[in-house]
Amino acid sequence: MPVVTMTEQDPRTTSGGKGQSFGVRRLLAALAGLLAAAVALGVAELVAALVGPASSPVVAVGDAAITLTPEPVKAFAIRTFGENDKIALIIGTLIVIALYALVIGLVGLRSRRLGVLGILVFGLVGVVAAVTRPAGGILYGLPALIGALVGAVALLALLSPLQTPLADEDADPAEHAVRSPAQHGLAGRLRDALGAGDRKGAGMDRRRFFLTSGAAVGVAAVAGGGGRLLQQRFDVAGERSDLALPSPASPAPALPAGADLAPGIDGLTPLVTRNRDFYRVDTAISVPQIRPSDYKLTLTGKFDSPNTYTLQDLFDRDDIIERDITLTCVSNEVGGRLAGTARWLGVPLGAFLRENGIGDDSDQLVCTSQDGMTIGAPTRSALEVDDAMLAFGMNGEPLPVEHGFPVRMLIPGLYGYVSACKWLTTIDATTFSAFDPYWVERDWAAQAEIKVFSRIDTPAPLRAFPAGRKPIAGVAWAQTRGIARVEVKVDDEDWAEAELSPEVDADLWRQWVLPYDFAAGQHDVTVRATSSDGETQTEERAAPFPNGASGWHSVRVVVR
Ligand SMILES: Nc1nc2c(c(=O)[nH]1)N[C@H]1C(S)=C(S)[C@@H](COP(=O)(O)O)O[C@H]1N2
Ligand SMILES: [Mo]
Repeated sequence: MPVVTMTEQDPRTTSGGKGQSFGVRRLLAALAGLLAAAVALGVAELVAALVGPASSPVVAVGDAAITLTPEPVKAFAIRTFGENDKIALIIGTLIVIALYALVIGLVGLRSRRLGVLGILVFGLVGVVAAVTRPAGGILYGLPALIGALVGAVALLALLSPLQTPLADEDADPAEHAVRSPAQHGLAGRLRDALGAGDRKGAGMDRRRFFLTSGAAVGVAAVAGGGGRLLQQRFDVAGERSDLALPSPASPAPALPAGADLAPGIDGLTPLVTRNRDFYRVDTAISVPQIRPSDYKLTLTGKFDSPNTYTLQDLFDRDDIIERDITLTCVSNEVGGRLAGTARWLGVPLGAFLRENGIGDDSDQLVCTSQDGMTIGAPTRSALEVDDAMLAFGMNGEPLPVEHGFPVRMLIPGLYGYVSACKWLTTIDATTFSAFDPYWVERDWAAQAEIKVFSRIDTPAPLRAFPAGRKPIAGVAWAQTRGIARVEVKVDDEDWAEAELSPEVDADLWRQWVLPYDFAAGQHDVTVRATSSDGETQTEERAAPFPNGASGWHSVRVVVR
């Protein structure tokens, strides 16, 4: 009996046959790429937990993707995924990474050097995305850098068992002939790979490959999971709930009895939106986490005597106001739900700006958030619109973290993208000609007042209901002006005036209701509103881009 050495001839681990296992080897190489990427991402999460909030390269790459995505694609994402747009983006980012990793594995099989280069390029993308984040710094490159280096080591370790030198490159072709058809198929190959079927692999040490894979999965899971857990130490939820809000010098006017029509009408939007139901629109994949004790509001630009404020400075003021205000997004479509009403608490903006000696030569306030968003508001509106404020309270609580904790701006009558900067850290008194903020750079209008709007909440479209009397109801708004009238039209009948909820404040939307006797069949129900200064909502349809949607909302209802 001939003496054989383990590595060369032991059929359990290595054997010849180029063709038969080429597919298996490629499959495993692709898997190696995937696992190496998982290790890189996992390690990056762990390092991110040490470096700082939102330094995770996945988040940074996702953020960069948002910044670079053309407006129509972004609009499509908001339309399609709504408030899940960020989850969709993260999943999309992970899919792209996975595909890239599969290719890296295959490339690495041919040339380890190219494979390693591929991982390093992948790391470089992460480094660039992270260090160019507004909240980042040079340290923010560390997670991606270290992740990529460890990922490259993992790739080499995983590829090496797939490239065990062959004792006999030209295996006996007769071996192919004796293989059963199943062994040629995917199942056979998988069985091959797992070492269960044909004992003849091809220049690979499967056992070592799977042991290394197991280790890679372990490292990825422990580092990634541990990293995510450790990153929770950046959360400010605890500090937020410990915070006691000041009481207003000027409380919100009491709501008259019966102010909210929603309790009596199924499907009607409540007058005040609960915080957890409040729509959310922003570009932040990971929500900025600002500790109240670290918070600073800085004023720059055309101020005579600008101060810097802590949160306590703002809380300690004696002119705090509380107001009910409806906030709306410019991306809201006809009939859309990107609007909400809350009771806000904060510092009156006009008084605050004057106190700091705002210059007459400023016509734009550029607000910057902790995550680098810039939002430009007309200085005149900030000074003159009643109830414009630096808000820190929402419905009796500190602002929820997603809604701008600890401080955001609000200017009634202007869409959120030109007024409502969340996680506000800097106000720069400047001019429209000197600076284009984020959305304006993307061709949205530099100034945009909220258009008169009305929406049918009930009956819902195409959900059949029995004939008879049923309320048609919804909401309408025209902030700073108020709603004077809402009219409803069924099919080609005349416009009929709806009953309105009591007028509380011009900045607050109004609910409207019209009981109607529905006959069986299909009907088109249309609504239009008129503001208190006499502007009736235009029928002319416009898309949200560039300064807000217009047109009458209409639904087709089905009556049995
Ligand atoms: N920092 C920051 N502030 C922001 C935004 C953003 O992306 N980042 N989006 C604006 C837009 S487009 C709107 S409509 C409102 C939405 O506020 P909400 O999420 O509290 O409803 O916030 C505004 N403030
Ligand atoms: Mo918006």
